[in-house]
Amino acid sequence: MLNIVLSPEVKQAKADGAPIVALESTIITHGMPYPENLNTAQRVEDTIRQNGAVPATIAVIGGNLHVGLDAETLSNLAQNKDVLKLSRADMAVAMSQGKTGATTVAATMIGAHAAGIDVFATGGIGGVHRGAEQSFDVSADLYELAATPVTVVAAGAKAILDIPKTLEVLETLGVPVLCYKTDAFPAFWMQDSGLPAPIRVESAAEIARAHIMRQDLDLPGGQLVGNPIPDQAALSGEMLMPIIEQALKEAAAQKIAAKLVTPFLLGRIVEVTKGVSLTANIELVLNNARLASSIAREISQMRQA
Ligand code: PSU
Ligand code: MN
Repeated sequence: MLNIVLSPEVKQAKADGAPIVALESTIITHGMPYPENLNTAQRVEDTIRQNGAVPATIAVIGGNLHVGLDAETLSNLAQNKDVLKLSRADMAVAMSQGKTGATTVAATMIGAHAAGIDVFATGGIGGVHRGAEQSFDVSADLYELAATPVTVVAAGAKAILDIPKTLEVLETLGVPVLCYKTDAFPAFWMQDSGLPAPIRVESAAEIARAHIMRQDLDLPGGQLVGNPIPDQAALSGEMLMPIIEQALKEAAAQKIAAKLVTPFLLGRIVEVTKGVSLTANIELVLNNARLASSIAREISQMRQA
């Protein structure tokens, strides 16, 4: 019943053992406004190609798991306002019903693993929300990192989340958090969350070796790579923190809950910063695509050696 539709370039790369980098689609449908979402998705794919790997954007289209999207499908997803946001809980149901939906980090990891892809680049992961002690809102992304052997490159976690609790849960779940060339866990638009890097790494090869070692040990989960936003693109906490607080208050007042929380907060922050946060978001995703390409190249070389 499972039908995985590979794009021609992904099919070829798999046949050659060439490096592939998975990309999520929720960042396109629920993470950024049109047309910047489409433009960014295309730039991220091109960046991966320029860095010697093949991009595989993942989504559920008419019930099929698509790994690598053609230009028309990407453009339709970017403009369609009522695409489902699929995570571990609802992905298989939506597929069995023939539906179309974007994949979150969790669902993209499932799709990547099903297609035999080791590395995935995104912006930020879901985490433990502020006030989780009341709401119990903890993203399924964290549990997926504990379960599915994919290395996910992100710019850390946003301050819309409770970052200390997010790191505690990752540690409890046994997810290695490898911070690239930094002693600080990055906070998406900011290079430093104020929390120490659980593990510091200096190279893509080091990350690739750890990925392979986990598989050799038969450990089920993946790795989270924290790659800080480039210096020139980073935003200041002074500017951002009041805006984040405002967005959180609005979400509480409007009783936004469950899977609507993250898209609501992301959308409000882009509106209130008049797109300044979006520009930073785009730069950090491109930066993650470059590092993920290097990691995928290293893994593919190590496997062929
Ligand atoms: N964080 C971001 N940008 C995003 C998301 C998170 O900075 O686009 C998206 C990702 O798809 C992530 C999802 O997997 O939101 C998490 O949603 P939730 O918090 O509902 O688990
Ligand atoms: Mn949630």
